[in-house]
Amino acid sequence: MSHNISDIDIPHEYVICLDHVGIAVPNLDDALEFYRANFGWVCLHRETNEEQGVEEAMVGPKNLGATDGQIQLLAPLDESSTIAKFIDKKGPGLQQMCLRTNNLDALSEHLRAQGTRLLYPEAKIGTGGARINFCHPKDAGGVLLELTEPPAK
Ligand code: MC0
Repeated sequence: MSHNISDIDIPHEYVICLDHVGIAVPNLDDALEFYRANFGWVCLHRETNEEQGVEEAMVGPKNLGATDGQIQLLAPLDESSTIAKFIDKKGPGLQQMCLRTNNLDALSEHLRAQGTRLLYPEAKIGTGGARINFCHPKDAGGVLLELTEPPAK
């Protein structure tokens, strides 16, 4: 497949790193204990996101670097949660992968121009107040691909 140079150069400027992989878990505390006991990783952040139907925790080493990928543990808030549906269908496991961007609007425009479907017409709020959207798994090689733009520090 041939690419126009500008098509591949522009996203590189604003798609920064792998932010996290998300794992659907039935119980957040049990999953946190697994990463603590087996790898010594700690809970770096924990919050409830009612709109997304999840209680979540970000896990990593204590000295996590600014662009190091984290593990996101996602537990369902109730049976209507996307995560509850995922666990019912597939069982606990890898649910999503997330790329970090510093310009979600430009990236969204680029993706739509490529014909890649985004799940939401406008960004929603994700972990730590980030602006988020998702590429549809059918357009992203069978992977639910989240895009996150953390708030400016
Ligand atoms: C569904 N499919 C997946 C998938 N979920 N493929 C890969 N990974 C996944 N996680 C596939 C199914 O196998 C199916 O393929 C097709 O997509 C339709 O699936 P479905 O079971 O009918 O499910 P839907 O359509 O009800 O929902 C799928 C969809 C949903 C991706 C639209 O899960 C969604 O809206 N996800 C985005 C929000 C989310 O995941 N929130 C929780 C994390 P076949 O071949 O069988 O047709 S919250 C979060 O991540 C925030 C807090 C953050 O990090 O900031």
